[in-house]
Amino acid sequence: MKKLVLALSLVFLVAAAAISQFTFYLIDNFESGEFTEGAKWWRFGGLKAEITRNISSEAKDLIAESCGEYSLNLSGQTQDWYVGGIGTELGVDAAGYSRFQIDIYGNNEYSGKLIVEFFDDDNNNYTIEQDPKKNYEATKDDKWVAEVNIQGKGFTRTSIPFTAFRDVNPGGGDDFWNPDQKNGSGGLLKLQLVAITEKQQGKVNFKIDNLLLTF
Ligand SMILES: [Ca+2]
Ligand SMILES: [Ca+2]
Ligand SMILES: [Ca+2]
Ligand SMILES: [Ca+2]
Repeated sequence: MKKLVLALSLVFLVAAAAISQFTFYLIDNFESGEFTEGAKWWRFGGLKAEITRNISSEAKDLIAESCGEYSLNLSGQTQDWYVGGIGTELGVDAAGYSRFQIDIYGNNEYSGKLIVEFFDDDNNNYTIEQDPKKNYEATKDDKWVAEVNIQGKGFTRTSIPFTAFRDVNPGGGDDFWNPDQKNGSGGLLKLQLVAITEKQQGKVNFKIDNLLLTF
């Protein structure tokens, strides 16, 4: 009997692992409790990034529960809309996914926007070529952009279908959403998040969590 139970739990474990492997790809949930610039993430502009402990005394809903113990706080100010951002290398075949999901904890005082940028490799070299003379425009690969409004206090889950992303460098790359690793392509190579203020001069201060690719 013991053996049977063990065998069945093994089957269950393997099945669960297989399902979770195919239902989402976790980019980060910050549960390591660390944000070391230059390791997994890089940072640019005036955006400050720091790991923060989620407030345990706050009323919890399912989304807040799923954010666990830590999230990433992003803050900064600007005179001209753009605050700065963070980015990470993905290097994933995203053909099996159809959406990007993120949980954002806003601020009642100042809102703003989060620009989500994806880059897919079109010249099959696992690298995103960018021109430093042209504001780091992607020259050989596609750059895809969608915007999320930062809402008020509490975690809000946003799920953006890949079809809502638009190609912002026509002629750079092949202008097709093809984040697969077929024919030597590196697939979906990079994600950047850029913070924009609600007014031209202002601040942002929000938390992000549970960044993932899903169906
Ligand atoms: Ca978390
Ligand atoms: Ca490339
Ligand atoms: Ca393009
Ligand atoms: Ca492409």
